[in-house]
Parts: sequence; structure tokens; C-alpha cells
Amino acid sequence: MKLYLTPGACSLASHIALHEGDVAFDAVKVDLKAKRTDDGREYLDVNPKGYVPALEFDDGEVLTENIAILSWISDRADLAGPAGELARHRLLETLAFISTELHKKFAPFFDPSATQMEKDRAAQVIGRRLRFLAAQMNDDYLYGPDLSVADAYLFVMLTWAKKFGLTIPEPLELFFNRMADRPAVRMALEHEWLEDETAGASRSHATFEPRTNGH
Ligand SMILES: N[C@@H](CCC(=O)N[C@@H](CS)C(=O)NCC(=O)O)C(=O)O
Repeated sequence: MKLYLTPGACSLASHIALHEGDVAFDAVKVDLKAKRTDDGREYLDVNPKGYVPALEFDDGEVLTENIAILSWISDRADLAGPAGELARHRLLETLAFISTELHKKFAPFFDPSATQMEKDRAAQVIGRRLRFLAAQMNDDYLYGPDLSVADAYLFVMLTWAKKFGLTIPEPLELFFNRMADRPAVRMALEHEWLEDETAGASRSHATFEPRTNGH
């Protein structure tokens, strides 16, 4: 299985979740501008939508969209999540909220042609969404004492909020630090950021074996 990712992009959520779930995978870096992968493919041949993340299974089938990929990882690795009869749909509800109401609101910060007014408006909306999620925190993570794939996605949103100097509610600052201390998160961050710092072409395509025999 291959996870196509771009360092620091939303694909980091799936990268973290795969490590958290101890799932074996190859991480393949994508140059989003050139639409080329570091294992020498045209990225549009992998994902015609042209964006990351994409998860390619050994039989060649490709799954795209953060919500679908994270939900697959959650099932495959049996990661924590909401309880109750609506558990599965509650998780989808949160992933959809993060994807559509938070992730996409960062657009002006990644758009060099966006005006300051557009960024200010986006910052206000993002602030409201983050306060909503801060109020939803139930114990150390969104759904209790154990991490869910929604926490991995929220963590990536917080890395962006920090990068662009946005205000983060106190409970989410604490959550961020808790996440950053997790070995799986450190592993994903190290792989995505140190490879650029060291310009290590050899680290741009990495294979991860499970730490244990299944999960
Ligand atoms: N709807 C997609 C959006 C993914 C997305 O926005 N990916 C960004 C990185 S965070 C990207 O690859 N952008 C490059 C592009 O759209 O060309 C999903 O949720 O997976």
C-alpha cells in the first residue's frame, strides 16, 4: 500500500493515522506543482484529481479524499472513535466538519492572490470552528482518552493555524502539545520535514513496517 503525500499538507493526517494504527505502507512524496511523484510517476495517473492524499492498494485500486481515507484507516486499524449507535456516523460528521468547514477555510492563506480582508474573514471563521471543536474535546482527545483519525486531521489544521499566526483556543493548544509528543506523530513529522531540511532524496520514499503483528 502506498500513501501519496506532500510534506505538511492535509495528507499528514493519514500519514499520522497509518503510524498510529501500525499499518505497513510506503510513503511517496508528491510535487503538487509538477504533479510528479518521487517514485517517478505522473501523479495525475495515480489521482486524476491532482491533489493529496491518495492511498493506493496493492491491487492498484486508489482511494482519495481525506474523509474516505481516514475512515478506511480507522476501520482497518481499529482506532478509537465515538461511542454509541451512531458511532460511525458521528466520526464521519466530525471528519466532514473538519474537511469542509475548517480545512477549506484555510484557502486564502495558501492563495498568493488573496487579499488581507479575505484572510481576516477566513481567520474569524477558523477561530469559530476551532472554538467549537475545543468545546467538543472530551478528555485528552475528541472522543475520550484515545486518539481517533479526527484528532489526526485536527492536529494538521492546528499546524496550519500556527504557521499562519492564528489564535488557537487553550484546550487545543494543550491538545496540540499532547499530539506532538506521540511517537507516531513525531515519526510522521520527522519524515515529512527533516527530509527537506536534509535534502535527502533517499528519504523521500520510505517504507514503514508495522511495529507489531497487527492491531
Ligand atoms: N477534497 C480533498 C482536498 C484535498 C486537498 O485540499 N489537498 C491539497 C493539500 S492539503 C492539495 O493537494 N492541493 C493541491 C491541488 O489541489 O492541486 C480531500 O479532502 O482529500
